[in-house]
Amino acid sequence: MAKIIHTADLHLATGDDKDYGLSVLDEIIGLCRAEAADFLVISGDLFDSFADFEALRREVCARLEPLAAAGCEVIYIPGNHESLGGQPDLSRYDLKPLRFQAEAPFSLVELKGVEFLCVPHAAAYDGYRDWAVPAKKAGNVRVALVHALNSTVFTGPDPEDQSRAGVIDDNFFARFAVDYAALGHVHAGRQQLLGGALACYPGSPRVWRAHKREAGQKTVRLVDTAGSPVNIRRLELKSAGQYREYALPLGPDASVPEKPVSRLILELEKPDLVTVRLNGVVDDEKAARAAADELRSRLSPMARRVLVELDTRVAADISANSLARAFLEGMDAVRPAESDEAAMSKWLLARQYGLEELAGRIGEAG
Ligand SMILES: [Mn+2]
Repeated sequence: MAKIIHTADLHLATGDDKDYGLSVLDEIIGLCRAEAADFLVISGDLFDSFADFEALRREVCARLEPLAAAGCEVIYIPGNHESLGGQPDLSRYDLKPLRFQAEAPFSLVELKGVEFLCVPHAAAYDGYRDWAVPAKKAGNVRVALVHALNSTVFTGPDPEDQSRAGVIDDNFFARFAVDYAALGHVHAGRQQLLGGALACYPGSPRVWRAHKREAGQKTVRLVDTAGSPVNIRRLELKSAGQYREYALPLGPDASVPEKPVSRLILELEKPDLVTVRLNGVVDDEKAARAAADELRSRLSPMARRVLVELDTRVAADISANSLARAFLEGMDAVRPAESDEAAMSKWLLARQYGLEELAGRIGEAG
């Protein structure tokens, strides 16, 4: 039996996110120690680009050195990002103490009764039926490291718009008698039985960018190879935070409703990346921008990064228009109590839609 911690898509990068990324790496190293893991498996995109790979690999090796010295083997294949922005021959790099398995199309590493079938990222894997992979030895467990898209485990399109990954067949895993498919590339966690293999995207252990696909709790997988299928468990990463997105209605006078702000504040944690979108029809673009800046300053101490975006239409002097004024007075007359949140959010939306409609008509009339 072996204990494996499986991660992928840490996307370490120089720049503003460097310390954040390294803090998540440190937490993963700490989990390997706490769980007395035999292996740390990194299924690609440890670095965000080839330049980041070049700039940070020595620091990463140094951080992993004590873990390796304590007996936890670190096995790592390149994903599509390790060569992004360059055309490097990654197989020439020695990343000791990591076992950097960059040799194409595959390499097989046998350690402590576990066979690691290491498949560095490729644009396509069509030729795998011709690969001379030795048969699995009796009593061994086989783990495949693959950075690719598998459309059974992840049914969506390639989550990346800029840099797509090769597609791997379901049959790959049965053909090579894989017990656990340690996948990388999809940033949301997913797992599925594929033939005899448990195939798993652990998800990115960090928030990579301000995008809905980055939402949710960040985790790594703890794999215990004793069972069939192997047993896996999620381990949460506290330093990773989450991606959170909110939409708030902005009043025509560029006022931000306090209730939903005070409620979202309760959800924020320091490592989070947060986007707040302010929408509505406003009188004055400057006032809207000032409201956005003020909200950003207020929320910034509570998260790693806060983005406040304006999704507003400007209807100059909308409040001065008699029809708009009558509408706003009418809305104020039926304004629900602040404490009735459900009614309040409906009311804010109704006011916003009404103003958008009016803004369109005022625009036509003008
Ligand atoms: Mn990737």
